[in-house]
Amino acid sequence: MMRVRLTGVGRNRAAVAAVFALLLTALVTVGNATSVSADVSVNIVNFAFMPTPLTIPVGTTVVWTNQDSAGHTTTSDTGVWDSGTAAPLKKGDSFKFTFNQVGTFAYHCMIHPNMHGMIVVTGATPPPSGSPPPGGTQAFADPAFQALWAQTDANPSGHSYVWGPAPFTGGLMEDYKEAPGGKRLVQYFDKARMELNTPGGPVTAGLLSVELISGRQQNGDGTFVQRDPARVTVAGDPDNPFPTYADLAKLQGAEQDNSSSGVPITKMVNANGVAGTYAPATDDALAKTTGYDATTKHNIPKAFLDFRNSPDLGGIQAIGLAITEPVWANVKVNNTVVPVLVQAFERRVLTYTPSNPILFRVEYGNIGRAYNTWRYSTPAGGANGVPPTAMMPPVGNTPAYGRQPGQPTVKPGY
Ligand SMILES: [Cu+2]
Repeated sequence: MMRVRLTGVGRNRAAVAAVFALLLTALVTVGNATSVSADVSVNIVNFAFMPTPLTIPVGTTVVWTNQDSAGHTTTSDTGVWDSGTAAPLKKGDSFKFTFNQVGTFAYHCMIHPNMHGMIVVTGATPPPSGSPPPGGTQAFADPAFQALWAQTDANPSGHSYVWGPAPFTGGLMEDYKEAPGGKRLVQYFDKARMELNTPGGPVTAGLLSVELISGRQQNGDGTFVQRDPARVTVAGDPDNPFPTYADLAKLQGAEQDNSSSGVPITKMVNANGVAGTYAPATDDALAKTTGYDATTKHNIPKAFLDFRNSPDLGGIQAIGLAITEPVWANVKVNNTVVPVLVQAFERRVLTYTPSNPILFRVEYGNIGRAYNTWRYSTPAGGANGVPPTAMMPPVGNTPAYGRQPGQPTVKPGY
């Protein structure tokens, strides 16, 4: 089965994220197209194939879906496949092709010859760097998990996975004081963890960002185990060093409500703890404050607020309240360092990458993977292979947050 590279910022299928509720409304109409979890989607949007290049393991089926009003084709440069010029793909139409040969396959649109794309078919599934030993696609551990997953992720064409293409662990029993026997069933996805405190009860998702940033592992409504804050990178390539979840701890200072005045968010931080200015954000409407979480006292830029307001992307129940200020950081993505706006919310971290194509600008970090790595691979008191930065608080320095203990659980259906 397909395994996906796990960066919070990237153009990989798993990292796909859409941006604006309005745009999205127009895009999430893929009807009853067959949904096979191993399929990988390429969207044709604004006269471009996205993502491209796309790297897939051999045997993967690629599904191109035209989101444009204009007709397009997907046509191999070397005659391997052709969706057909006689009847171009209309808006909402899809074309599938299964790549059973390793190689690099260039393609184009017959109607618009400057539209080009590339599929790279590898012989083996690339290992997800930094990910824990439990790896590939797993069966759902409980029907309630599958039902919740299916609401957003069974047919995610045109928008972000809220959980991931499939669970990447089996069902695990983790300590939780209030659960029967002191254990509860959980299962990990790229972008979150599902929890079932009581069999037959509501599925919840924990405050993973809070735990990772503080190092306070929550083992019950009011039960915690203190560990190192997670020195696991929030976004970018596997060797991107900054920022880690631990680095975000220093960004929790309360902010003044700037939501009504649309103040540009230009603060840029680096691992030395030096704050500078990312000037281009001054003119970026998506990087201006439009929301304010009064409980936690943090401003939210338009890019993230729009994303959080879109129920197709999980909404506030999946994301939670902002727990850090949004800041810019230089992040290595696909071997290129690009400015990325990062903000931690209670359950997720969101990234905004202006240089990405429009549907990929706001993305969910792979916090389910990060959390699993931290919880199961970080030795207690260890540094997880990443030296501390000036941004990191001393071990045991637990920051304060808006809502703990007695965290709200996620409602049924979230
Ligand atoms: Cu075209």
